Amino acid sequence: MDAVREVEPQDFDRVLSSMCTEPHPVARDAAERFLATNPGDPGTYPQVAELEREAISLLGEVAGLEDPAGYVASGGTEANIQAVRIARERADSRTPNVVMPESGHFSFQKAADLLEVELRIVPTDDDHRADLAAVRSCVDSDTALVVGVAGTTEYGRVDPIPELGRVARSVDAMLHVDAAWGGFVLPFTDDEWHFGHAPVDTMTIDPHKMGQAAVPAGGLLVRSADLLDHLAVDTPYLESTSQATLTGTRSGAGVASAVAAMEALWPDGYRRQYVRSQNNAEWLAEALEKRGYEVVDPTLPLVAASVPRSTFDALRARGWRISRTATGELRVVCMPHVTREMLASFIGDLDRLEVR
Ligand code: 0PR
Repeated sequence: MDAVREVEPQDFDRVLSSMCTEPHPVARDAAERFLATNPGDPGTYPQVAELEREAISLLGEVAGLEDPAGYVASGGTEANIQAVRIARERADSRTPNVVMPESGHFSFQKAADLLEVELRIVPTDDDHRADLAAVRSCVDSDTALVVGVAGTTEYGRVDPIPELGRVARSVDAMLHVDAAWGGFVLPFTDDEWHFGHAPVDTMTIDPHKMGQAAVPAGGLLVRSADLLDHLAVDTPYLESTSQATLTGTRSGAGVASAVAAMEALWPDGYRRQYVRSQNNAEWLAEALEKRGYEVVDPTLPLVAASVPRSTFDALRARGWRISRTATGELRVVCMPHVTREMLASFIGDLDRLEVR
């Protein structure tokens, strides 16, 4: 039997739902070369440990952080959990809470469950961004963390990060920015989202999404290295003395491919990709609007539109990998593998369905 050889992995030519993409060729190559290394054991695998320092330094450049610290995580979920953990450990309260807009990713629900903190979810405004008044009235002296999202999963919106920072500071809470998806497009927009714009304490920024690295490569950045001490546990039988990551053994593939992708693409390659993706999103939004669908203006390369359930199902039956928002809108993420030709073919299928 040759079970794996007989199966083709998903090819990307109809994938419009994913926040992952084809890794850049140099990232693919780097992942393969470092497949058998474990950055969780830097005493044994010093080369990949050195690459991880390079990854954090590059991520710091992308995110406006001068003296960066952090590590390459398994993904946005782990980075978000660890950010909540840092805030919980730092807080004085015995009943700490985390305040987050409803647009926050479900990984914070996992964090709240695991860490036994209360998750307070506040509404978003008419433009799907955190409602500042609601956040203000929700924080109190037990608030350990305020979460802002820079590129939301459903609508690609950026919360008012500097204002959220002020609210967090007013109750001596930390500010976490979830830029898991947005982090590699926001450097090329006017949004205020990073460490240089606001009192951001921790950030999630994932090379394996818009960063074009291989999975698994997430990023956790912290404003100062001492924040990682809240995560560190002693590691008695390793040559290194402590470990701040949530996972133990980790893939060196993710670390190496993140460095390779960022060295190849930061900043010009990512800028070109952002422009291409954003133009595609605007093209798709206009095409859908022309056909009478209600479209959420794509401020980042992510399009949401009200398409009837039956149409959505018919498109899926034609092989399109599309997803829906919590309120049922069609959602298309214009990742690097999504080309204008793909979108034109998608709209072509939509038109064929409509004439029937
Ligand atoms: N934060 C934000 C803003 C996200 O959008 C996501 C993932 C995460 C954190 C969690 O990241 P990891 O999945 O790396 O742990 N958002 C996508 C989602 O949940 C993840 C995804 C990725 C889904 C690829 C499908 C897919 O093919 O929709």
